[in-house]
Amino acid sequence: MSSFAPTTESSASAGNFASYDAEGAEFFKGIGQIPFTAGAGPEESLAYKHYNAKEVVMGKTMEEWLRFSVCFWHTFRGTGADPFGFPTLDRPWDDGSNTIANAKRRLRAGFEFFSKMGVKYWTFHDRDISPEGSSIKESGQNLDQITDLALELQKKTGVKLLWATCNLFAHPRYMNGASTNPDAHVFAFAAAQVKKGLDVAKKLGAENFVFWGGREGFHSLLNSNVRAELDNMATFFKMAIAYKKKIGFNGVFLIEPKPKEPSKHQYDYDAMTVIAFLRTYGLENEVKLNIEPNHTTLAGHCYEHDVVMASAYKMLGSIDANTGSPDLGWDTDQFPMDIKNCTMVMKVVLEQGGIAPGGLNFDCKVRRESTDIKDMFISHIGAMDSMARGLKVAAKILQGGVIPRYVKERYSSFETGIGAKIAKGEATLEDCEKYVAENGEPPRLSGQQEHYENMLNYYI
Ligand code: XLS
Ligand code: NI
Ligand code: NI
Repeated sequence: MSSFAPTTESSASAGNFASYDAEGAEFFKGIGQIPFTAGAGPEESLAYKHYNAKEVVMGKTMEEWLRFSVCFWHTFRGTGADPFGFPTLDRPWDDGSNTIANAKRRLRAGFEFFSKMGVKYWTFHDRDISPEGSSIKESGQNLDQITDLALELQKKTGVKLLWATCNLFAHPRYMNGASTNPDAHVFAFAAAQVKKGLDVAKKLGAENFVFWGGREGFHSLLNSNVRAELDNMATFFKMAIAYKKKIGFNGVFLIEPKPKEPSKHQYDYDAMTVIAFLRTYGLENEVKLNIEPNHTTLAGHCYEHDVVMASAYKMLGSIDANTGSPDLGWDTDQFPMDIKNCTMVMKVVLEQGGIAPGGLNFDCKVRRESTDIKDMFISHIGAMDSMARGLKVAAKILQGGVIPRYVKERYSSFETGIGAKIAKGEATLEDCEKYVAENGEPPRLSGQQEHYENMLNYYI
């Protein structure tokens, strides 16, 4: 994500903003509830062709497996601005101001969008939904007002909060980090912001709470005491866990790994780094991971790598379902449209029995050239259909049982004899020496990668 363009107190002259304030005002005129239309043609863009919420796949409905969520920051605060160019996206209800009235309009537009999409969850940063005030107190009061409206809209529409998070990276005070800032004053500010963030998460019934360490890292090792910073980061989590328990907030804490951008190096580099951090500080039972595949590829891994690794350690809590452009090499936050990628992710979700209370959050933004209002819908619909196809293909793979059988067979030497002894941790180096003396050189067993790839393609 990077759509935290500054808001201006502009008096944009186009657009009739007041008309959106009227009771029952419609933001997306001409776009109705998105239907599931099996067999819809290639040009029919405002229909689901694969995502059929109530269809049962391997014992659960698609809706239960996929738990889609729309993120507020990209879809309702994204402007299309990039480091080289100005905003391109006009949202007729948004006057560009940093006012409560504008924040409320955006929120009502948001809930109409979620409802028309039939998506049951949303996510936000504190500062996306509500303007930062001139003091922490004023920011808190703004957030109270806006979350009163959010609560009302959640009740009215049945849309729930997958997770909330605090923006601890956009404001200049956080330029050297939040919990890893060398200045304790900034640490304290971030802690105070998270305290309020947790109050609000509880108020809205958030099922999780995310920590993305955007500036928890460094630009230069010359001026950084990395051990002190990591110790402080752990302390920050301990304080947040204590407060969460104190107020009785039951959402799951999630760290979202990312290797770089905006920092040159971020401490939450990738899944295994975060797992090591959590275990080092005894936090592994309190915090899970929110994996964003675009970050995984930025870390130099393949798309599904961190989803697989986090799940292997029972730490996969949720997924920011997006994709990058590996040929560009930064966090482009595109909608996931590649069926193979979606299949690999959904295979993990099926294998671990689901992702709840996490979900698939579309931390994605339309391209700055995708300027039609309709593109907001088309992008999400396409990603949901891709994930639904991924789910169906993954179910075929698991139910077909062929690939799982091959993998099981590949490790079968650990089921008996010396292998079983090794697996149980009962073998010594002497035992292995004796085994090799008796059995000689091991056979050269093919890894059969191309055969596996062919089998995967058979299902896709
Ligand atoms: C940025 C992250 C961010 C988190 C929430 O790259 O993906 O959007 O998901 O702070
Ligand atoms: Ni991202
Ligand atoms: Ni993300």
